[in-house]
Amino acid sequence: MSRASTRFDTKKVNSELVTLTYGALVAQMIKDLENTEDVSKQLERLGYNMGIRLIEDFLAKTATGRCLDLKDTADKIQSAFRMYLGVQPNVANWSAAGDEFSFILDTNPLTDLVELPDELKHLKYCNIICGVIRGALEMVQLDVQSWIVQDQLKGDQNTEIRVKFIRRLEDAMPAGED
Ligand code: MYR
Repeated sequence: MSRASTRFDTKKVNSELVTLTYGALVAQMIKDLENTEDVSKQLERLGYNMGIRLIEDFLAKTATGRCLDLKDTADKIQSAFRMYLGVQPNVANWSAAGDEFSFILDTNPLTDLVELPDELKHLKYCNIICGVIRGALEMVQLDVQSWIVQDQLKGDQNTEIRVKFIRRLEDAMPAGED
């Protein structure tokens, strides 16, 4: 066997591992919770818990400063997609008020090779990403909502994740200093 044919594409192997691991996690949740809506909520919550930790890693690795505005925040999340999921979504569909925007993904490593059976057609399979965004931004004092607008698993051409700025949070006061 030639050397070339035994060489692994590490990026592809990693991304397949992510796809399979995430698929197994969702399958287990479906077994445990039975209700599709609860699974979607749980995925968002799991993502939130990841996000509140991941932000530290992101800030350390990128030595990034405070965001100037929501546009800057969108760009930083876009680079986080590249770092953690290996994909570069487009930032698009800004609201007229400039408080909402979308990430459009034409490929999504979480959903590669995934097909949802009819009984799971309401499952928000990628809700974990919405949770990560919400959790990470909460740690930099941004209260946002995030949800899935388009879903390739439901036959849409892209995956579209919407982010809406709600309010800037006050820095938490140390206990006893209010
Ligand atoms: C600041 O204003 O203090 C900096 C804000 C940086 C925001 C970076 C958010 C990272 C979100 C990670 C999403 C990962 C999705 C796969």
